[in-house]
Amino acid sequence: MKEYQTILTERKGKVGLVTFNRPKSFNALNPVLLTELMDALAEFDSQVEIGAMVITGNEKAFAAGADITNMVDASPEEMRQSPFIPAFDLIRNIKKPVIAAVSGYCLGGGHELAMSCDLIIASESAVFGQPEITLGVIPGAGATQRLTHTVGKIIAMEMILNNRTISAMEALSFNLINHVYPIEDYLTKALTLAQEIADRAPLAVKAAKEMVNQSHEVHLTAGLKEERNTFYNLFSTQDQKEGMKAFLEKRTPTWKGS
Ligand code: DAK
Repeated sequence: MKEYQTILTERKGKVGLVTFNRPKSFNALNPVLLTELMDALAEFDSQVEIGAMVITGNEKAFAAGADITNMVDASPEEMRQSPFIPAFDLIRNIKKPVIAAVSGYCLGGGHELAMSCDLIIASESAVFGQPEITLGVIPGAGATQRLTHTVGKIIAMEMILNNRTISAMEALSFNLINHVYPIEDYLTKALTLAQEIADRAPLAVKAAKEMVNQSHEVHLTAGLKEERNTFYNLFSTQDQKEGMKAFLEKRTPTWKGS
């Protein structure tokens, strides 16, 4: 992998791990970090040996939002040119599952980044929030929509209108995250989950990710039609034959990704 300035990357078995590395600013997301993140995820997505990815920060902060120093004097046009939205669109378009492993502050654009991942594992110290209102703006990278779809209108309103932060256990009860673990375990648990998914039939995993994402984006009738077509198409893969034969022969399947 390449050398980056603001992130660290590592391969752990079949999992690509990206760690934000701006600890002095609580991993505030600046243009360099977002560009490097896009590059690293695209690289992992293209590697056949990798089946899933994990994005993480450190114990104190996943990311405390976009870097305010880069935005304070910006014009609307300059904000339109920012790599924020391309980065988020890229995560949506990454074919393999991406897990956010969150500890400490997960705020503003950091929270929106976590919500654009496919699964979220948190430590007990994680704090989720959308503090943009305190800066005189609103969320701009998905929270008014994704957060509201997930937690419902009244909780989203309180978080977005009045900077209500929520703890890891609250986030779990609001279906915002998958699991909460002690701080010493959350990253290992996220990597284990990623490895388990990476060991599954690769084409079916990608198809499943795409279909679940579409459920938030297209009308139900169109989504059901697309799901059925994708299901039928998987019967043209060797992995479908192998998976079903292995079940009947009471053995573990060997996936080919074809
Ligand atoms: N940006 C820049 N620096 C930050 C930062 C941030 N978001 N968060 C923390 N820091 C820096 C602090 O300035 C401080 O720097 P020094 O003074 O040491 O140089 C250092 O990190 C430590 O922070 P504190 O001294 O404040 O530490 P505390 O423990 O007291 O507080 C905190 C931690 C995370 C609660 C606090 O730092 C905080 O409230 N941070 C700001 C959180 C925030 O408002 N986040 C939302 C940012 S707005 C876009 C779409 C979306 C967005 C952008 C563009 N487009 C469509 C283009 C997203 C916008 C946002 O996320």
